[in-house]
Amino acid sequence: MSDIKITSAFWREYQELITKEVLPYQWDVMNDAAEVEMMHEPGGNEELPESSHAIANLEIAAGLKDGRHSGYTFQDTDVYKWLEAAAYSLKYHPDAKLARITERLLDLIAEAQDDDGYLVTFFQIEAPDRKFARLKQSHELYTMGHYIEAAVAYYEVTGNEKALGIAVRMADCIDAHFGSDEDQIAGYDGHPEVELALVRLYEVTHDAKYLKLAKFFIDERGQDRFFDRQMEADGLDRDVIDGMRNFPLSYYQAEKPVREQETADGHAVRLVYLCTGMAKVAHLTQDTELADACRTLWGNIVNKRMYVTGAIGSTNIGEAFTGDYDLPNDTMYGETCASVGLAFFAKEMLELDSKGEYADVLERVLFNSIISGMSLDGTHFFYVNPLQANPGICQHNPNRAHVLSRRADWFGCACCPSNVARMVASIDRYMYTMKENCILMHQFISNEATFDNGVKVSQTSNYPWDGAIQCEIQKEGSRIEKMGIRIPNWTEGHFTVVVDGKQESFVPEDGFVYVPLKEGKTVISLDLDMSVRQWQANPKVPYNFGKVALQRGPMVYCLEQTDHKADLWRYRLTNDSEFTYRFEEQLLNGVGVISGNGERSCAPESEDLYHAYGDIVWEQDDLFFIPYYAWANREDGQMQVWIDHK
Ligand code: FUB
Ligand code: ZN
Repeated sequence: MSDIKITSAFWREYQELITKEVLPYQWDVMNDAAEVEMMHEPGGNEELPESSHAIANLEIAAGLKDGRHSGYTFQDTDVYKWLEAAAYSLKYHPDAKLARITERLLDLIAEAQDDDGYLVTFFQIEAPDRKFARLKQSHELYTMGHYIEAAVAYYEVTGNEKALGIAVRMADCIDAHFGSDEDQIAGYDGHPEVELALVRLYEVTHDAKYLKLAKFFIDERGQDRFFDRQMEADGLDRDVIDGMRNFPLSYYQAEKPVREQETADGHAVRLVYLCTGMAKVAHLTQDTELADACRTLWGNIVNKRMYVTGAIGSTNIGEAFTGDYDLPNDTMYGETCASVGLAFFAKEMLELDSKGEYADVLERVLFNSIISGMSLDGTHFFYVNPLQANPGICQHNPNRAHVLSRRADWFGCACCPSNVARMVASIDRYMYTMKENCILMHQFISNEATFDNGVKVSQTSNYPWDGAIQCEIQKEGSRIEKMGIRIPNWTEGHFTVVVDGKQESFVPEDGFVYVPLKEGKTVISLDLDMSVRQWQANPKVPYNFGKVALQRGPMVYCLEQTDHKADLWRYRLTNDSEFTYRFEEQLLNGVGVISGNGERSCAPESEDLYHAYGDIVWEQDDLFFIPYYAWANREDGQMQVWIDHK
């Protein structure tokens, strides 16, 4: 419904990085043509493979090559998320070479697909008799869901019917096998994903059976002993992924029906993918009960279980949520994919309700916990995004071994690298939400937008470093009457809005101010207060008690060891701390940094493990903060977001 071109210097640079570095690098890795050190996936139990083998699996399934499958049952999804990212990249950066690669890849995928539409290379190659027989572990619908998402994106960008045809055959295969008829499987995948993918397919094909199938999967979830029945029939100990058998049903969001779930439990990526599908279905079918279930889960995540960077998932055991206010900083998970999924969920919640809080969280994950997942050179990735890291300890303590302080080349389970790629490449889809007579402008990422309802928007700023945002809105014969502009919660109400040269005193409603649009041009100048802010966590969060985290604009900040002469935990801020912000062109590809005066403890250096209390002397010292997303791009060392406060 719209054509949006990102012009923001910050995000253009990221998008060009995706096109020029990330996609070629990931393509080589998936073709086993890059020298990479494989890193064990932080939550994993599988043997570490030597290489990705993802394209080779498709070639074997297509009969073009002999060999065994290698990697996870869902190894194909690396290729599909890459393809999706490539599709978005072809939109903002047309490139004949990339287009040829994607077309050839689609030929390969078409050849690998079975005649009935099924395509999961692990089962095709290794266990054709066990298709759809062990959904608790198999990831078959998850895998096909990722292809469907990629195909929809590819079709939207290129109009390529072949890509969509493969997806339609896949979805028809799923539709034939799953449902309430006697000869069908009344069940669902252990890893939600296909729900949101089927809705995406419905959005382009308008075939209601895909929406119905998505709803079926959502409502079937948690209804009976489906997983147990399947596992008993397939053979209890015939795992296709080691170590998953004993996870509780809540890990799979299958303990009870989704409409009855009140807390965000289990595997974090699964939960937010599920919620995204639920919110999409709720919106399109006007299912108010399902929408309420989404609101409940949203509220529990963001009010009790989300890190200040937007990361979610407090433990590596099951890559999962734990309990309310349990947000440890240095043993946490915060998987990149979970932040991507939270962005998906936030976007869909904006479709349901015009509330700024959804867009606040969307902004928080975009500027912090998603892009932290990728190095500034685009070839190294975090799976876990901690708020505190100490390489000396992580290397020795198995409870912290999943917390890396350097991004890895690649992972045995490489779900995150391509997820960050597709997210950044599709950032234009996260700027606006269309309502009946209003457009919500909820992100401040400079862009030129043309909507098919007769409205054009030109938004310019030097955000995220500067809070002055200029918008020119051209309206011609449109039903749109107003522009809802988000006032971020981090401004604490400090903002000004000038419309056509006149300062207005708008009061935000649920986080938005609504500017009436006249025929012709309306010029809006928004000024958001970019003071450095110190946040405290709710006192129920034990790990952050007595500490503060710094934020300026949408960016959360952190300390890195390389800028400090002592261990980071020896620093503290005081009531007298003052902060100075400046932009450092030469640092970390250009970042806004914050200096602050504080104190450093000068405990006597001693070989004694313990000594009498009372001999800590505090000296004045300066602290130097960089944006969280940019950490771990210099020498290896400690990092800390929450800082002691005197
Ligand atoms: O299970 C598929 C993906 O692998 C999940 O989304 C990630 O958390 C990782 O476990
Ligand atoms: Zn991941």
